[in-house]
Amino acid sequence: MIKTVVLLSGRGSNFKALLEADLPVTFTAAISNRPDAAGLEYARARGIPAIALDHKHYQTREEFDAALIHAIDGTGADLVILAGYMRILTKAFVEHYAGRLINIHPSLLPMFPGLRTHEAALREGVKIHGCTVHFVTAELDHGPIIIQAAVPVLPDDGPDSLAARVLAQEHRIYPQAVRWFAEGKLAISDGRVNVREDGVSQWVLAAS
Ligand code: NHR
Ligand code: GAR
Repeated sequence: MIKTVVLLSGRGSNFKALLEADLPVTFTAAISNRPDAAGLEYARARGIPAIALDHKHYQTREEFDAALIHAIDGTGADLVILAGYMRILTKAFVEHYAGRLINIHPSLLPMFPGLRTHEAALREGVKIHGCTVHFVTAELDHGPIIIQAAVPVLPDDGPDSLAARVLAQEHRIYPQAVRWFAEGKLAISDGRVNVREDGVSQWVLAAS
C-alpha cells in the first residue's frame, strides 16, 4: 500500500471522505498549518498521527515549507494530498513532490483559480460550476487535471448553496483520483493526465 500524508487547514470534510472510501493507501499523518483545524480530529479518532505545524511560528514561507517537507518525509510518504489546505506552497516544495502532490479545487479549472470561487462563478453568471482534482505545480491552480465533476448553478443559488452542491461532488471525485493514483493508473504526458483504466483513456463524471 502506498503511504499518503494529508495537508489541511480547516473543516476536513474531504479528508473524512477519503478516510471513509476504503482506499488502498495508508494514511501516515494529517498535518495542519492551523493547530485548531477540525479536520485533525478525524485523524486522531483513527489513530493517525495528527501534526500541527503553525505557519505563524516561521519567518518565511521557505522556512515553513522546509519544516513541512521534513515532517512529511519523516513518514515515508509516497503521495501528498491537499484537502482544503489554504497556504500557497513554494516552488521548492512543489518541485520536491513533483508528480506526487495533488489538490482539490472548488471550480472547473482553468476557470476561477484562487480563492472565493463560488462567488466568482455567481458573479460571472456561469450556468455550470464544479470541482477539479489536479497535480500541483508551481503555478497556482494550473497543474495537470486528473478528474472533474460539474454541477448546475441554480437561479436562487448563493455562495453557500452552490458550495454545498460542489462539495458533494468533491467527496466523490477525490477518492476516485486517489484510488487511480494508488493503483498506478495515472500518467502525465505533455502536461495532461491519462487515466489507464480498462481500456478507457479518459473519464468524465457528470453530476447526478
Ligand atoms: N501551491 C502551489 N504552488 N500551487 C498550487 O496549485 C496550490 C498551492 C497551494 C495550495 C490549493 C489552492 C486552491 O485549491 C493550493 C494549490 C490557498 C491559496 C491562497 O491564496 C490559493 C489557492 C489555494 C490555496 N492562500 C493564502 C496565502 O497567502 C492564504 C489564505 C488563507 O490563509 O485563508 O497562502 O484554491
Ligand atoms: C473544499 O471546498 C476545497 O475544495 C476547498 O476548500 C474546501 C475545504 O473543505 N479548497 C480550497 O479552496 C483550496 N484553496 P474541507 O476542509 O471540508 O475539505
